[in-house]
Amino acid sequence: MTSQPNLAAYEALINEPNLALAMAIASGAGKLLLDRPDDLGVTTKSTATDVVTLMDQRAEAFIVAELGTHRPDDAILGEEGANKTGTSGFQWVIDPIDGTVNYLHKVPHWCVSIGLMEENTGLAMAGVVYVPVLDHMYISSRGLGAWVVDGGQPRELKVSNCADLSQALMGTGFGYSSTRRASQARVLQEVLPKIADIRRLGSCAVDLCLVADGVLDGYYERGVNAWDHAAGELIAREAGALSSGLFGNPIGNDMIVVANPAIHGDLVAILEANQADRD
Ligand code: LIP
Repeated sequence: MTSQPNLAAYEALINEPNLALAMAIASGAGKLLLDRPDDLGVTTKSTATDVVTLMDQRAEAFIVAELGTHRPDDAILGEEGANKTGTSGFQWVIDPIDGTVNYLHKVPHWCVSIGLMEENTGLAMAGVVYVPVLDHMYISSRGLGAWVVDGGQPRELKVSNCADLSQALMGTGFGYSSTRRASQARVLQEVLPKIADIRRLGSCAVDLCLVADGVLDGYYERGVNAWDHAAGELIAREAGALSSGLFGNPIGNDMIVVANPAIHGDLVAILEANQADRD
């Protein structure tokens, strides 16, 4: 029998003003993205496989305009070029489509990711990851837990209790350069025999939310950016995950490792033994 959700905690969360705003904006961006034109105007960025569509740009423009209206003094950093300084001490870190390749190929595993950071501490205040195709709205505010609204029904998020790395289902991802991918394949061949299985689903933000929901037992990736993990890493930590880089470093572009507390240390040890934070 499933336990009744703690709706008082949920109400406190969704009434937190920053989160409420981020949820409304993410929902609007999701509706915009679902109304996809035949011609997505695909171009490339860092390599021939690092694609971007006109919908990434339209969704970012929508999010930036909404934040400009409601939070004119806040800074904004976005994957598709948004870079606005602010005076409030708060910065919105946005990925209008995390999982762009999935969006292009109509694989459901893509999302709108909106995180709010304190500029002086670099700590996340609030995070929303919205998966429009599945209508999953993952939400968190610092100290208020993590929830998913799944088809309109709220459900509190808790990481898995898998305590044996050899039984763990692990998420990861790969970069866009062949040099980086060769290095990631080198690390994967060391990790794969030590876990139950790997899932490369194509969106850092959604992978982090699946760790928060106990669907994945952990996730690691080299090369993801702040806009990929700003929201999802808070959601995972508020659901009980541990989060770090390697060799005592915090999460960053070199490496992010997020997993349930029972296996996080073992996963870090394997990645450190194989110098997974360098090519
Ligand atoms: C994606 C990341 C994912 C990574 C992909 C890509 P994008 O971000 O979320 O973890 O494996 O290669 O970088 O480019 O879709 O915003």
